[in-house]
Amino acid sequence: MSTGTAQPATADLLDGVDLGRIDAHLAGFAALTEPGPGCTRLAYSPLERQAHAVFAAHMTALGLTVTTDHAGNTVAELPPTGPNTGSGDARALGTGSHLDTVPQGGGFDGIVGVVAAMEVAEIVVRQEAAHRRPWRFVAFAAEEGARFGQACNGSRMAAGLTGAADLAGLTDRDGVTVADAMAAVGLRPDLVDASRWRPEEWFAFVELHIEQGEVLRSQGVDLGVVDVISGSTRLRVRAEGRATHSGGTPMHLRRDALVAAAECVVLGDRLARDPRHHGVRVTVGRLRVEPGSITTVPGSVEFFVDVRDVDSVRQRDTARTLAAEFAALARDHGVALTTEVIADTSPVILPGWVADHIRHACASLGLPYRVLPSGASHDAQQIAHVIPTGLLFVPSDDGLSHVPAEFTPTSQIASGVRTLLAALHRLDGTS
Ligand code: HGY
Ligand code: MN
Ligand code: MN
Repeated sequence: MSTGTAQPATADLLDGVDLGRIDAHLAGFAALTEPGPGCTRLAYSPLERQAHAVFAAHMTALGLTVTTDHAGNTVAELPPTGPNTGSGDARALGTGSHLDTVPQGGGFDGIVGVVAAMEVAEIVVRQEAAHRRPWRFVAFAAEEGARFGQACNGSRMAAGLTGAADLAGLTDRDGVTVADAMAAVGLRPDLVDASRWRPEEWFAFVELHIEQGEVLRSQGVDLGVVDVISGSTRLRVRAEGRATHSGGTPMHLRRDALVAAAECVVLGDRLARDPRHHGVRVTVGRLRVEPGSITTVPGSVEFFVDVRDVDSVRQRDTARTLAAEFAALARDHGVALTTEVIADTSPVILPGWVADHIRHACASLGLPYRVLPSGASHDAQQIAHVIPTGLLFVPSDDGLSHVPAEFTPTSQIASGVRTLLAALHRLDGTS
């Protein structure tokens, strides 16, 4: 709980937000991508490390001390300055987000929070703004779960939720483990346990992120203060039937793995739309068919299920129900089916007192906001296990995200940066 005198940020400080700089940072990161539509900069890829290097170089040029931990998280620190340094507790304030993307994703998911951190650092340094606490600006590694199934790997390692022993068990579609991918970009997966953040060093952390949903846009509100972040349970499902000739095999002799899998996919969608499961979201975003020949009955199928919810019990109950229903469906088709939980993260309720400072910051700027849950997962969700954490949203055009059309106008990002700066300034003055 915070006490003390939270000071409003000065107008000069807030007027320092430069839309041209924000656009330039966004464009610079967007250029670091694999060929193809949108932005592809996967977790623990060389491109992600290049983006971290851009972040590190910018912060170093501002005079901050930059370190990269064994998990690949890059942290830039600005020591306290001004009359109150050394007075009271010197626990750090933090802000930041991630620089990796999903395949063919957008240029804003995560990136906006890192660019906001860069802009806040630039303003505070340029204006030599006094601040009592060390301020730490973070680019987390490997937030997206698209490559390895588990999301937020860098922040989970910082929070001690994932350790070195876990990294060989998470693989991508080519069988590359997280540990191998980390080593391939020069990181030390064997040492990540030493990269755990020490809670006693931190006072609070605030992440700025795009909403990745329709709520703010549909209500014409530019700012969202998050109260709870959805959890996710991810399943890998394998269906093994019998590959046979599509012409010579009569229907009653088939064990078609794709028909069984297709019924599972529809069952998951129907269950999530059932009012008794209101609030859970079930998605199958990736499915692979073997042998994938037009003239062969599919023998095996692998697909992945993403179960999201703000209610922990309903989330896990849904995953268990799906596994049981999939098994029954497979039996009807004479198909062998296995379901494996490859990642499981709980919903997180964020501390009210940090959210209060964000809400006061919105109010101090005369900016309307609304409190809302986050359907997406975030680094803030993991960091909240070790540091009092807040999450501030800016809108997503048409609610789109994880696609090339993902977009947030720079003017709305700038409002988010001003609010972030005002919230950090308030938190700096309290203890
Ligand atoms: O998948 C998510 O919820 C987030 O965008 N990583
Ligand atoms: Mn994100
Ligand atoms: Mn994402």
